[in-house]
Amino acid sequence: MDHSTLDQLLNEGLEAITQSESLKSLYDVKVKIIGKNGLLSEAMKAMGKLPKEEKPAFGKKANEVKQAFEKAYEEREEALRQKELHERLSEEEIDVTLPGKTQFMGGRHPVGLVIQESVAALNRLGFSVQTGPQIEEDWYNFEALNIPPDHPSRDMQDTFYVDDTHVLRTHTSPIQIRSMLKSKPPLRIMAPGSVFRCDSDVTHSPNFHQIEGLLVDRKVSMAHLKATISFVLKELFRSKVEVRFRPSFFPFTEPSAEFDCSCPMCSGKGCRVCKQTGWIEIGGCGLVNPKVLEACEIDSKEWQGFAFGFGIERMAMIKYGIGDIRLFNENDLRFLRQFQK
Ligand code: FA5
Repeated sequence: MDHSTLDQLLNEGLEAITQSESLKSLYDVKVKIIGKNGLLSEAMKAMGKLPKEEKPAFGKKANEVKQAFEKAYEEREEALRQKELHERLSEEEIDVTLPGKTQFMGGRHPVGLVIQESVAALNRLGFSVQTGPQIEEDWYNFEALNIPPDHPSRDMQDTFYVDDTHVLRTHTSPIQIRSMLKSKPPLRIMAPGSVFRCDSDVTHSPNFHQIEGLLVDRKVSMAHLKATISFVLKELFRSKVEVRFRPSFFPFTEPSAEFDCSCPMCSGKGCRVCKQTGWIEIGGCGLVNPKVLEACEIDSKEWQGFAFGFGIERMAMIKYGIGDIRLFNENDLRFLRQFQK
Protein backbone atom coordinates (compact mmCIF):
# COMPACT_ATOMS: atom_id res chain seq x y z
CA MET A 1 0.00 0.00 0.00
CA ASP A 2 1.55 3.31 -1.06
CA HIS A 3 0.60 6.74 -2.40
CA SER A 4 0.21 5.51 -5.96
CA THR A 5 -2.54 3.13 -4.79
CA LEU A 6 -4.38 6.12 -3.41
CA ASP A 7 -3.87 8.06 -6.64
CA GLN A 8 -5.19 5.11 -8.59
CA LEU A 9 -8.20 4.94 -6.31
CA LEU A 10 -8.86 8.64 -6.84
CA ASN A 11 -8.55 8.32 -10.61
CA GLU A 12 -10.92 5.36 -10.68
CA GLY A 13 -13.36 7.26 -8.50
CA LEU A 14 -13.21 10.42 -10.62
CA GLU A 15 -13.65 8.37 -13.78
CA ALA A 16 -16.67 6.58 -12.31
CA ILE A 17 -18.15 9.95 -11.25
CA THR A 18 -17.81 11.33 -14.76
CA GLN A 19 -19.47 8.27 -16.21
CA SER A 20 -22.42 8.32 -13.84
CA GLU A 21 -25.51 9.35 -15.74
CA SER A 22 -27.99 9.31 -12.87
CA LEU A 23 -28.07 10.36 -9.24
CA LYS A 24 -28.62 6.75 -8.31
CA SER A 25 -25.49 5.42 -10.06
CA LEU A 26 -23.51 8.41 -8.76
CA TYR A 27 -24.53 7.53 -5.22
CA ASP A 28 -23.46 3.92 -5.81
CA VAL A 29 -19.99 5.20 -6.76
CA LYS A 30 -19.85 7.21 -3.54
CA VAL A 31 -20.71 4.16 -1.47
CA LYS A 32 -18.14 2.08 -3.34
CA ILE A 33 -15.31 4.58 -2.85
CA ILE A 34 -15.80 6.49 0.41
CA GLY A 35 -18.65 4.49 2.01
CA LYS A 36 -18.17 2.85 5.42
CA ASN A 37 -16.92 -0.35 3.80
CA GLY A 38 -15.66 1.37 0.64
CA LEU A 39 -12.26 1.13 -1.03
CA LEU A 40 -10.84 4.17 0.76
CA SER A 41 -11.82 2.72 4.14
CA GLU A 42 -10.10 -0.53 3.15
CA ALA A 43 -6.96 1.45 2.26
CA MET A 44 -7.08 3.24 5.60
CA LYS A 45 -7.30 -0.09 7.40
CA ALA A 46 -4.20 -1.21 5.54
CA MET A 47 -2.44 1.89 6.88
CA GLY A 48 -2.06 0.04 10.18
CA LYS A 49 0.56 -2.24 8.58
CA LEU A 50 2.74 0.65 7.37
CA PRO A 51 5.93 1.63 9.21
CA LYS A 52 5.21 4.26 11.84
CA GLU A 53 7.08 7.10 10.05
CA GLU A 54 5.08 6.61 6.81
CA LYS A 55 1.70 6.74 8.50
CA PRO A 56 1.25 10.59 8.76
CA ALA A 57 2.05 11.21 5.09
CA PHE A 58 -0.22 8.33 4.03
CA GLY A 59 -3.03 9.62 6.25
CA LYS A 60 -2.65 13.12 4.82
CA LYS A 61 -2.73 11.77 1.28
CA ALA A 62 -5.80 9.67 2.04
CA ASN A 63 -7.56 12.81 3.34
CA GLU A 64 -6.68 14.74 0.19
CA VAL A 65 -8.03 11.88 -1.94
CA LYS A 66 -11.25 11.89 0.05
CA GLN A 67 -11.68 15.67 -0.27
CA ALA A 68 -10.90 15.62 -4.00
CA PHE A 69 -13.41 12.81 -4.46
CA GLU A 70 -16.09 14.60 -2.46
CA LYS A 71 -15.60 17.82 -4.39
CA ALA A 72 -15.94 16.04 -7.72
CA TYR A 73 -18.93 14.13 -6.36
CA GLU A 74 -20.76 17.29 -5.29
CA GLU A 75 -20.13 18.99 -8.62
CA ARG A 76 -21.39 15.99 -10.55
CA GLU A 77 -24.37 15.63 -8.23
CA GLU A 78 -25.37 19.25 -8.84
CA ALA A 79 -24.97 18.83 -12.59
CA LEU A 80 -27.09 15.67 -12.61
CA ARG A 81 -29.77 17.33 -10.48
CA GLN A 82 -29.98 20.19 -12.94
CA LYS A 83 -30.12 17.74 -15.84
CA GLU A 84 -32.93 15.70 -14.26
CA LEU A 85 -34.86 18.86 -13.41
CA HIS A 86 -34.47 20.13 -16.94
CA GLU A 87 -35.64 16.80 -18.38
CA ARG A 88 -38.67 16.73 -16.07
CA LEU A 89 -39.59 20.30 -16.88
CA SER A 90 -39.37 19.74 -20.60
CA GLU A 91 -41.57 16.61 -20.25
CA GLU A 92 -44.09 18.58 -18.21
CA GLU A 93 -44.17 21.43 -20.65
CA ILE A 94 -47.65 22.94 -20.88
CA ASP A 95 -49.15 23.29 -24.30
CA VAL A 96 -51.30 26.33 -23.80
CA THR A 97 -52.95 25.77 -27.17
CA LEU A 98 -54.59 22.48 -26.01
CA PRO A 99 -58.31 22.72 -25.17
CA GLY A 100 -58.70 23.06 -21.38
CA LYS A 101 -60.73 20.83 -19.05
CA THR A 102 -64.26 22.15 -18.68
CA GLN A 103 -64.79 23.53 -15.20
CA PHE A 104 -68.37 23.14 -14.07
CA MET A 105 -69.68 25.66 -11.60
CA GLY A 106 -72.14 24.45 -8.99
CA GLY A 107 -75.68 25.70 -9.30
CA ARG A 108 -78.88 25.76 -7.34
CA HIS A 109 -81.24 22.80 -7.37
CA PRO A 110 -84.53 23.57 -9.18
CA VAL A 111 -86.42 22.91 -5.92
CA GLY A 112 -84.13 25.41 -4.17
CA LEU A 113 -84.71 27.92 -6.97
CA VAL A 114 -88.50 27.75 -6.59
CA ILE A 115 -88.22 28.04 -2.80
CA GLN A 116 -85.91 31.04 -3.20
CA GLU A 117 -88.29 32.79 -5.62
CA SER A 118 -91.40 32.01 -3.53
CA VAL A 119 -89.71 33.35 -0.40
CA ALA A 120 -88.60 36.50 -2.25
CA ALA A 121 -92.15 37.11 -3.53
CA LEU A 122 -93.77 36.64 -0.11
CA ASN A 123 -91.07 38.73 1.51
CA ARG A 124 -92.13 41.64 -0.65
CA LEU A 125 -95.60 41.33 0.90
CA GLY A 126 -94.18 41.40 4.43
CA PHE A 127 -94.19 37.65 5.20
CA SER A 128 -91.21 36.34 7.18
CA VAL A 129 -89.80 32.81 7.23
CA GLN A 130 -90.66 30.48 10.13
CA THR A 131 -89.50 26.92 10.62
CA GLY A 132 -90.59 23.84 12.54
CA PRO A 133 -89.32 20.32 13.20
CA GLN A 134 -89.58 17.59 10.55
CA ILE A 135 -90.36 15.04 13.27
CA GLU A 136 -93.54 16.67 14.47
CA GLU A 137 -95.88 16.04 17.37
CA ASP A 138 -99.24 14.59 16.40
CA TRP A 139 -100.90 17.54 18.13
CA TYR A 140 -99.32 20.17 15.82
CA ASN A 141 -99.57 18.10 12.65
CA PHE A 142 -103.20 17.01 13.13
CA GLU A 143 -105.04 17.78 16.36
CA ALA A 144 -104.53 21.57 16.57
CA LEU A 145 -105.32 21.81 12.85
CA ASN A 146 -108.75 20.35 13.55
CA ILE A 147 -107.87 17.06 11.88
CA PRO A 148 -109.89 14.52 13.87
CA PRO A 149 -108.48 11.10 14.82
CA ASP A 150 -110.54 9.33 12.15
CA HIS A 151 -109.46 11.67 9.30
CA PRO A 152 -108.12 9.72 6.29
CA SER A 153 -104.84 11.68 6.21
CA ARG A 154 -103.98 10.14 9.59
CA ASP A 155 -104.12 6.70 8.01
CA MET A 156 -100.88 4.69 8.12
CA GLN A 157 -101.19 4.59 4.32
CA ASP A 158 -100.50 8.34 4.15
CA THR A 159 -98.46 9.15 7.24
CA PHE A 160 -95.05 7.98 8.41
CA TYR A 161 -95.45 7.41 12.15
CA VAL A 162 -92.33 7.71 14.32
CA ASP A 163 -94.14 6.56 17.46
CA ASP A 164 -97.63 6.93 18.96
CA THR A 165 -97.33 10.69 19.35
CA HIS A 166 -94.85 11.69 16.63
CA VAL A 167 -95.02 11.70 12.84
CA LEU A 168 -92.81 12.87 9.98
CA ARG A 169 -94.77 16.04 9.25
CA THR A 170 -97.15 15.47 6.35
CA HIS A 171 -97.44 19.17 5.47
CA THR A 172 -96.01 22.55 6.48
CA SER A 173 -99.32 23.56 8.15
CA PRO A 174 -98.14 22.65 11.72
CA ILE A 175 -95.84 25.67 11.44
CA GLN A 176 -99.03 27.80 11.34
CA ILE A 177 -99.82 26.53 14.83
CA ARG A 178 -96.28 27.01 16.14
CA SER A 179 -96.24 30.59 14.82
CA MET A 180 -99.66 31.50 16.23
CA LEU A 181 -98.70 30.13 19.64
CA LYS A 182 -95.41 32.00 19.57
CA SER A 183 -96.53 35.45 18.34
CA LYS A 184 -99.63 37.53 18.89
CA PRO A 185 -101.54 38.77 15.81
CA PRO A 186 -101.30 40.58 13.49
CA LEU A 187 -98.84 38.21 11.83
CA ARG A 188 -97.65 37.22 8.38
CA ILE A 189 -95.48 34.16 8.10
CA MET A 190 -94.34 31.75 5.42
CA ALA A 191 -92.87 28.32 6.04
CA PRO A 192 -90.94 26.52 3.31
CA GLY A 193 -89.92 22.99 4.24
CA SER A 194 -89.54 19.30 3.61
CA VAL A 195 -92.61 17.09 4.17
CA PHE A 196 -93.25 13.34 4.04
CA ARG A 197 -96.05 11.06 2.87
CA CYS A 198 -96.37 7.40 1.90
CA ASP A 199 -96.84 8.32 -1.73
CA SER A 200 -94.78 7.58 -4.83
CA ASP A 201 -95.38 7.86 -8.59
CA VAL A 202 -94.35 10.21 -11.42
CA THR A 203 -96.03 13.21 -9.79
CA HIS A 204 -95.87 12.15 -6.12
CA SER A 205 -92.79 11.75 -3.98
CA PRO A 206 -92.53 10.35 -0.40
CA ASN A 207 -90.37 13.35 0.52
CA PHE A 208 -91.28 16.62 -1.11
CA HIS A 209 -91.42 20.33 -0.23
CA GLN A 210 -94.22 22.72 0.47
CA ILE A 211 -94.44 26.39 1.27
CA GLU A 212 -97.05 27.60 3.67
CA GLY A 213 -98.39 31.12 3.94
CA LEU A 214 -100.38 32.43 6.92
CA LEU A 215 -101.76 35.88 7.62
CA VAL A 216 -103.75 36.75 10.74
CA ASP A 217 -105.25 40.22 11.01
CA ARG A 218 -108.54 42.06 11.27
CA LYS A 219 -111.15 41.89 8.49
CA VAL A 220 -109.27 39.33 6.40
CA SER A 221 -111.16 38.02 3.39
CA MET A 222 -110.88 35.52 0.52
CA ALA A 223 -110.11 38.52 -1.72
CA HIS A 224 -106.88 39.18 0.22
CA LEU A 225 -106.02 35.50 -0.10
CA LYS A 226 -106.60 35.44 -3.84
CA ALA A 227 -104.61 38.63 -4.40
CA THR A 228 -101.69 37.23 -2.42
CA ILE A 229 -101.66 33.92 -4.29
CA SER A 230 -102.00 35.70 -7.65
CA PHE A 231 -99.02 37.91 -6.81
CA VAL A 232 -96.81 34.96 -5.84
CA LEU A 233 -97.71 32.95 -8.95
CA LYS A 234 -97.13 35.91 -11.26
CA GLU A 235 -93.71 36.43 -9.68
CA LEU A 236 -92.88 32.72 -9.98
CA PHE A 237 -93.92 32.26 -13.59
CA ARG A 238 -92.82 35.75 -14.57
CA SER A 239 -95.92 35.94 -16.75
CA LYS A 240 -99.53 36.98 -16.56
CA VAL A 241 -101.33 34.00 -15.03
CA GLU A 242 -104.96 33.82 -13.99
CA VAL A 243 -105.81 32.22 -10.64
CA ARG A 244 -109.05 30.38 -9.95
CA PHE A 245 -110.42 28.91 -6.74
CA ARG A 246 -112.40 25.67 -6.65
CA PRO A 247 -114.40 24.84 -3.52
CA SER A 248 -112.65 22.19 -1.48
CA PHE A 249 -112.28 20.95 2.06
CA PHE A 250 -109.49 21.20 4.60
CA PRO A 251 -110.35 20.76 8.29
CA PHE A 252 -108.17 23.76 9.21
CA THR A 253 -109.70 26.29 6.80
CA GLU A 254 -113.29 27.42 6.33
CA PRO A 255 -114.19 28.13 3.59
CA SER A 256 -111.55 26.10 1.78
CA ALA A 257 -110.46 26.06 -1.82
CA GLU A 258 -108.00 24.48 -4.13
CA PHE A 259 -106.30 26.98 -6.36
CA ASP A 260 -105.34 26.56 -9.97
CA CYS A 261 -103.45 28.85 -12.28
CA SER A 262 -103.90 29.26 -16.00
CA CYS A 263 -101.28 27.11 -17.71
CA PRO A 264 -98.13 29.25 -18.10
CA MET A 265 -96.96 26.98 -20.96
CA CYS A 266 -99.90 27.58 -23.30
CA SER A 267 -101.49 30.66 -21.67
CA GLY A 268 -104.60 28.64 -20.97
CA LYS A 269 -105.13 27.34 -24.52
CA GLY A 270 -104.57 23.69 -23.59
CA CYS A 271 -101.36 21.65 -23.91
CA ARG A 272 -99.64 18.47 -22.68
CA VAL A 273 -98.56 20.08 -19.37
CA CYS A 274 -102.12 21.11 -18.40
CA LYS A 275 -103.64 17.97 -19.97
CA GLN A 276 -105.53 20.18 -22.45
CA THR A 277 -107.57 21.83 -19.66
CA GLY A 278 -105.79 25.20 -19.70
CA TRP A 279 -105.52 25.06 -15.88
CA ILE A 280 -102.99 23.58 -13.45
CA GLU A 281 -103.71 22.63 -9.86
CA ILE A 282 -101.22 24.29 -7.53
CA GLY A 283 -102.28 23.92 -3.88
CA GLY A 284 -104.82 24.36 -1.12
CA CYS A 285 -105.99 27.44 0.76
CA GLY A 286 -108.77 29.05 2.76
CA LEU A 287 -109.67 31.27 5.68
CA VAL A 288 -108.24 29.95 8.94
CA ASN A 289 -110.90 27.89 10.70
CA PRO A 290 -111.96 29.72 13.93
CA LYS A 291 -111.41 26.42 15.78
CA VAL A 292 -107.72 26.60 14.83
CA LEU A 293 -107.45 30.22 16.01
CA GLU A 294 -109.06 29.24 19.31
CA ALA A 295 -106.65 26.28 19.72
CA CYS A 296 -103.89 28.89 19.50
CA GLU A 297 -105.64 31.14 22.03
CA ILE A 298 -106.51 33.79 19.45
CA ASP A 299 -109.94 35.42 19.76
CA SER A 300 -111.67 34.44 16.51
CA LYS A 301 -114.23 37.22 16.88
CA GLU A 302 -111.54 39.83 16.70
CA TRP A 303 -109.08 38.15 14.35
CA GLN A 304 -109.38 36.32 11.05
CA GLY A 305 -106.73 34.73 8.92
CA PHE A 306 -106.01 33.18 5.59
CA ALA A 307 -103.63 30.33 4.85
CA PHE A 308 -102.37 28.56 1.77
CA GLY A 309 -99.88 25.84 0.91
CA PHE A 310 -98.49 24.53 -2.32
CA GLY A 311 -96.05 21.88 -3.46
CA ILE A 312 -92.65 23.16 -4.54
CA GLU A 313 -91.81 20.16 -6.76
CA ARG A 314 -95.19 20.49 -8.47
CA MET A 315 -94.42 24.14 -9.11
CA ALA A 316 -90.91 23.38 -10.40
CA MET A 317 -92.31 20.69 -12.73
CA ILE A 318 -94.67 23.23 -14.27
CA LYS A 319 -92.16 26.06 -14.37
CA TYR A 320 -89.42 24.01 -16.03
CA GLY A 321 -91.58 21.50 -17.93
CA ILE A 322 -90.33 18.42 -16.01
CA GLY A 323 -92.36 15.24 -16.51
CA ASP A 324 -91.14 13.05 -13.64
CA ILE A 325 -90.84 14.17 -10.00
CA ARG A 326 -88.22 11.49 -9.30
CA LEU A 327 -85.65 13.42 -11.39
CA PHE A 328 -85.34 15.91 -8.51
CA ASN A 329 -83.77 13.30 -6.25
CA GLU A 330 -81.56 11.40 -8.69
CA ASN A 331 -78.63 13.86 -8.56
CA ASP A 332 -78.02 13.36 -12.28
CA LEU A 333 -75.66 16.21 -13.21
CA ARG A 334 -76.96 16.25 -16.80
CA PHE A 335 -80.37 17.14 -15.37
CA LEU A 336 -79.14 19.56 -12.70
CA ARG A 337 -76.80 21.52 -14.99
CA GLN A 338 -79.78 22.68 -17.04
CA PHE A 339 -80.76 24.98 -14.18
CA GLN A 340 -77.42 26.73 -13.82
CA LYS A 341 -77.67 30.40 -14.40
C1 FA5 B 1 -102.02 20.37 2.12
O1 FA5 B 1 -100.96 19.79 2.36
C2 FA5 B 1 -102.46 21.50 2.95
N1 FA5 B 1 -101.67 21.59 4.13
C3 FA5 B 1 -102.41 22.78 2.14
C4 FA5 B 1 -103.12 23.93 2.79
C5 FA5 B 1 -102.39 24.84 3.53
C6 FA5 B 1 -104.49 24.07 2.68
C7 FA5 B 1 -103.05 25.90 4.16
C8 FA5 B 1 -105.16 25.11 3.29
C9 FA5 B 1 -104.43 26.02 4.02
P1 FA5 B 1 -102.51 18.96 -0.01
O2 FA5 B 1 -102.47 17.66 0.62
O3 FA5 B 1 -103.50 19.15 -1.10
O4 FA5 B 1 -102.75 20.13 1.05
O5 FA5 B 1 -101.06 19.29 -0.60
C10 FA5 B 1 -100.74 20.56 -1.13
C11 FA5 B 1 -99.87 20.42 -2.38
O6 FA5 B 1 -98.73 19.63 -2.09
C12 FA5 B 1 -100.55 19.70 -3.52
O7 FA5 B 1 -101.36 20.57 -4.27
C13 FA5 B 1 -99.37 19.24 -4.32
O8 FA5 B 1 -98.84 20.33 -5.08
C14 FA5 B 1 -98.35 18.94 -3.28
N2 FA5 B 1 -98.25 17.49 -2.98
C15 FA5 B 1 -99.09 16.71 -2.24
N3 FA5 B 1 -98.65 15.45 -2.17
C16 FA5 B 1 -97.50 15.40 -2.85
C17 FA5 B 1 -96.53 14.38 -3.14
N4 FA5 B 1 -96.62 13.15 -2.64
N5 FA5 B 1 -95.46 14.70 -3.91
C18 FA5 B 1 -95.30 15.95 -4.37
N6 FA5 B 1 -96.16 16.98 -4.14
C19 FA5 B 1 -97.24 16.71 -3.39
